[in-house]
Amino acid sequence: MRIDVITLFPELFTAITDAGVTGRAHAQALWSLHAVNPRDFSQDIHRTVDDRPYGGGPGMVMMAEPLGKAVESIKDARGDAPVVLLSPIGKQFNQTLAEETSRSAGVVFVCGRYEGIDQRFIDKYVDEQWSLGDFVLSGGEIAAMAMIDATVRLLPGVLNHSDSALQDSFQTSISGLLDSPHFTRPDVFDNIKVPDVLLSGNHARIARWRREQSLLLTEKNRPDLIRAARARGDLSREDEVFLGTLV
Ligand code: 4FV
Repeated sequence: MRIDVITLFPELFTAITDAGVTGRAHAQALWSLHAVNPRDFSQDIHRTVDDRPYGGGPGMVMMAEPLGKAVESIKDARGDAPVVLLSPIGKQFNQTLAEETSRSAGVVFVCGRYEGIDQRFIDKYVDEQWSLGDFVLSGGEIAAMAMIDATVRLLPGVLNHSDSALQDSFQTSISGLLDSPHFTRPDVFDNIKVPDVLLSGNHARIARWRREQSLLLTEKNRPDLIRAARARGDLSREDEVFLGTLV
């Protein structure tokens, strides 16, 4: 998968290319990141990429031209690809979007800075706007990195224990419920023992316990996900009987 990012701070992306699971996968060329700095496409000797907002108001706005040239240079290099602007007004990013993107050929992320971007660039070049959440960042880079991380870890061969992504919270494989609690050695910590079922070796009982913990946690913290799972028909009779015990 090829990911392109348009950013004034390409160096920030070493956080996902040089470390952890995404870094190892990058070294194995399971995905590639290409960063383009719009400053390299600005017309003036000061390499200006922003200016004061027409109509007045605080802050600066990113200029359309350097960004437009950056997008065109990427499309010349890799052919067409969806251009995604990171913005609080965008579609809420989630696990389903990460799964869809992990099955695609990749995207071009546009990372804004300042107050925002000239609307004429957005209207001409941007296919979608995605949001990390209802809060305002000082730039789109951190949002892009979070979305790239969530996507790349789903690529085949990235997670060594191939099963592990399937157990994650929100994964469709566990009906989009929250993940069950995890335990490891020692079996007693702070005088608290690991639940016996996890030491039983009885995989059916362990799977049932984990399912019930997921249902419990999701009902308590994200009842909306329980309703969504029920609507998708992802809850078994056993699940409903268990949930029934919760009233
Ligand atoms: C953001 C978000 C976000 C808005 C203006 C960058 C900032 C500045 N991006 N999810 N929330 N972007 O706050 O994606 O240019």
